[in-house]
Amino acid sequence: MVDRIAEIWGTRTPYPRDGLWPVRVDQALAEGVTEADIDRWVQSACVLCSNGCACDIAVKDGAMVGIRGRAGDLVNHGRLGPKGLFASWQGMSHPDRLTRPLIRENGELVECDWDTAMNRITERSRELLRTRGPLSHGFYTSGQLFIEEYYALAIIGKAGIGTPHMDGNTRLCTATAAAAMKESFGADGQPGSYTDIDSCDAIFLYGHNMAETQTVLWSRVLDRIEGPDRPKVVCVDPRDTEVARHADVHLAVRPGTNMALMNALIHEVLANGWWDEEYVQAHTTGLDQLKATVAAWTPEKAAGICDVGADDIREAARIFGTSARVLSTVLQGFYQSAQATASSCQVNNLHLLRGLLGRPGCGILQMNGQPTAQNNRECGADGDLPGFRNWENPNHVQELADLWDVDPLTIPHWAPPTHAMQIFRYAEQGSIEFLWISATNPAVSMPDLSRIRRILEKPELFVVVQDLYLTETAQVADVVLPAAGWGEKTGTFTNVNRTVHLSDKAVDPPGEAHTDLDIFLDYSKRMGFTNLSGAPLLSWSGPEDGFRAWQECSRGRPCDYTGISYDRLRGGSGIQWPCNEENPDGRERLYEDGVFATDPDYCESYGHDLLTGATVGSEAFRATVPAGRAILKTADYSPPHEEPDSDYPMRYTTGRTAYHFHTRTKTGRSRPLRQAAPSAWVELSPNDAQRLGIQEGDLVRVTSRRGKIEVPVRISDIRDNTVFAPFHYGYWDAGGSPGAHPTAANELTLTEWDPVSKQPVFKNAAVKVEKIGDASGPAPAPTTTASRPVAAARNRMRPTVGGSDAHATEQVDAAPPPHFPEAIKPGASGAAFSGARQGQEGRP
Ligand SMILES: Nc1nc2c(c(=O)[nH]1)N[C@H]1C(S)=C(S)[C@@H](COP(=O)(O)OP(=O)(O)OC[C@H]3O[C@@H](n4cnc5c(=O)[nH]c(N)nc54)[C@H](O)[C@@H]3O)O[C@H]1N2
Ligand SMILES: Nc1nc2c(c(=O)[nH]1)N[C@H]1C(S)=C(S)[C@@H](COP(=O)(O)OP(=O)(O)OC[C@H]3O[C@@H](n4cnc5c(=O)[nH]c(N)nc54)[C@H](O)[C@@H]3O)O[C@H]1N2
Ligand code: SF4
Ligand SMILES: [Mo]
Repeated sequence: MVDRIAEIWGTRTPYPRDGLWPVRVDQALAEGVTEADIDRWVQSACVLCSNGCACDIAVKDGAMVGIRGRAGDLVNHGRLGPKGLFASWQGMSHPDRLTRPLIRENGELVECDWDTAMNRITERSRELLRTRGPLSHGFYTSGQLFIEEYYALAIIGKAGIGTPHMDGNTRLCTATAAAAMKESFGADGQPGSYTDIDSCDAIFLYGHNMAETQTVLWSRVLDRIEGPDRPKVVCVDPRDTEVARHADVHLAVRPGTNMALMNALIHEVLANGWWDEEYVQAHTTGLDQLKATVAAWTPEKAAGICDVGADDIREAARIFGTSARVLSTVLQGFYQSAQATASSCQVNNLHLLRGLLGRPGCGILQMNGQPTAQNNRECGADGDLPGFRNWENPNHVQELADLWDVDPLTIPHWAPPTHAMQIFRYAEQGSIEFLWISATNPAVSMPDLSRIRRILEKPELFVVVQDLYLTETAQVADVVLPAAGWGEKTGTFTNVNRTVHLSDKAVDPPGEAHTDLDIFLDYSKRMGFTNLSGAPLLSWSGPEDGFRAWQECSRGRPCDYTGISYDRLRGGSGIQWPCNEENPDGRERLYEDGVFATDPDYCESYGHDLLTGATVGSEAFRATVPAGRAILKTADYSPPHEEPDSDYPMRYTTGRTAYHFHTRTKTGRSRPLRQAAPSAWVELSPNDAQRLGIQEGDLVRVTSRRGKIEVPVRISDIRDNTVFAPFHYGYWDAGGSPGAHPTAANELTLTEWDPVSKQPVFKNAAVKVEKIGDASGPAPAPTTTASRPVAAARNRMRPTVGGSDAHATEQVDAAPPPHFPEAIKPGASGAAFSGARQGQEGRP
């Protein structure tokens, strides 16, 4: 038995470079349940982060009673992290689940049957379409549904209604990942693969606390770190995270200054001749402009802006410039900070300059966060066109019109799709009067919450919420639809590694809950949406029909699913897209040949100016970008818009802890996870605490121009003059409203977004901190993570609560099981690597 709350990453299984990451099967079963009691194991993958760990769900007497990792899957080799082990099934089995639809009557939500709820929706929808047209409708979805569900929603929105106002919380999450890859490579799609961890000599983590947010991927890194040929680690993060603690260089930048640092790193790589001229000449465009932009960015200049040591910047650049194989990962410390897309593109540029792409150990992971964010981007329920098609390319629009048998003019493409923040703005101004929210909780997760609450509560706005629970958002809806969730429905989804998994239905949903797919199909049918031949627009009988339809849509596009089927996904490992005739077993890496997706007839976007967000347009793109070349996009540094001043002297940033997922609807309902991080806190540095007369655990008020939170202080190893708040703590378990002591980090954040990706800026704002009460004990923050107390306090405190109401086990296996994918068997990976190395000869 292992305590997987205290031991987040489990036991080490070290391995050498180019070796096989050993198999270790992690399992958790409900208290009192043994393996002999299990009726069946049902194949799935975890939906509590973008890592996409393959698993089997334990079913007993029609209920989920546990989980185990799938040994033979290329993603996790059997491992699961704390959220997967405990929250996945416990979070779904809670008595709080919604079991019947609710409608608002005289101000109160009351239970009703499905006909009543759906009629209320379709009546309003029809009335608005008749009187106000399609632009009255907005859809705000998720990064947590399945491919089939997003694709249905995309067709309804684009071909049934014809509204450009569709987006998802993917805008808050990985819009920048998509944008950075479109700008640099011409289309979304990760160039790298998780196996790059096995082969790299250095790994750079840019604003990515992988240790807490992709715990299984971090186990893989830790196992390399503890094995022979340890890779160098460079961490860019203002906090002393677990990643920083293992780093050779920790660049604890001032929040909001990533771009200055990136320009200096590129400056150094160019100045020291650490770049591959041959590769750059053959496969990229834009070098001259990049050189000109970074010319002034010496390490000293960046050091002053970022408040890090110039020598540390030099050392980081040296590691990047001189390691044979480098893997980079980028996440919210870049995507949600100032100049998000520009900074993330500079990571791509570093790799392009050295030709470190498409070879083992040389990946870029512009990470995703949510389990199925990738699919929302692929299917276009986020407003983009399905199959990474380009809304500015009339041929792409025509392809979709042919596929759906609709008039191309129905499909909105006269302007860019409306991004989430603009959808809420239209709702605020009154032009959107119908907002359908599925699988997301904006009343906690969007910035500037008092404004978001005001919008959602507007009487003229008709709000539909489709969720598992009565969330803060559902509480203000006009209609609440009870959804079936993970383990209660069948469908597919794709992780950040481009690996597609099937999740089979294991148990029945509670009460009258329906799957999201059934709800969307039902709406389409009731609305009578038809194609040009007069047939129903959506006539799928279930998810597998939806998958087949999606395969056709993906044919010939970068995310080609035509070689994948439910049958192929059952029993074995997940499969990486593209999977088609050319790549029958899927493809491990993209751009091995240095040919990028920038052919103007093929690309997903013609790109933007990184500083202003202005679109480049077809003509300029065709004139300036040779087809197939990657683009070295660049911009100068510009400071964050809200900087500290005398009223609000400190920088505020927000993020996550290992034990909770977002607004805690699942993790808050899993006892071990809830106990590990029971309530909100903020982190301050020892110097700041001393200056403000604050002790560990004291209650403080943190105020910005938009609002306040009142929470206890953890004195941690965060950089000075910086305040960090976890954003998990809304109000569903605290009476439903902010009350006397608000805790949601987004009370303080601002209404601002990146000009290119339109991703909101959650990671920097100006705040002031004042003490309002004495400590009654240490802050309720975990002691095993970035929030651990500073050294002096550590041994005086209780450790993060271990123990659980489920028992976890780990089983290490020396030999891979029989169905282990060929690609990741030791021989295969070694062979692939030596082949690639030969191809590399002649490079500097
Ligand atoms: N346990 C857990 N895991 C999760 C999730 C979860 O809620 N809980 N959510 C999933 C999702 S959807 C996502 S998107 C990912 C997010 O995963 P991450 O991006 O790793 O998580 P965050 O904590 O949001 O931010 C990462 C780091 O950015 C740092 N940071 C803040 N400001 C800046 C800055 O200006 N520059 C730099 N360089 N760094 C900065 C923070 O200190 C923080 O440690 O996690 C996924 N996995
Ligand atoms: N300050 C700050 N704010 C942030 C961030 C940050 O770092 N700092 N990060 C941002 C990021 S990256 C993200 S991804 C967002 C996340 O923000 P949200 O999307 O609001 O967070 P969740 O709590 O995951 O909400 C998902 C909802 O979907 C429901 N759900 C789960 N599965 C299903 C299903 O199968 N069907 C249906 N219908 N419902 C389902 C859950 O019960 C839950 O209510 O927050 C963003 N907000
Ligand atoms: S790393 Fe992510 S996908 Fe894997 S078990 Fe943990 S939460 Fe689930
Ligand atoms: Mo996210």
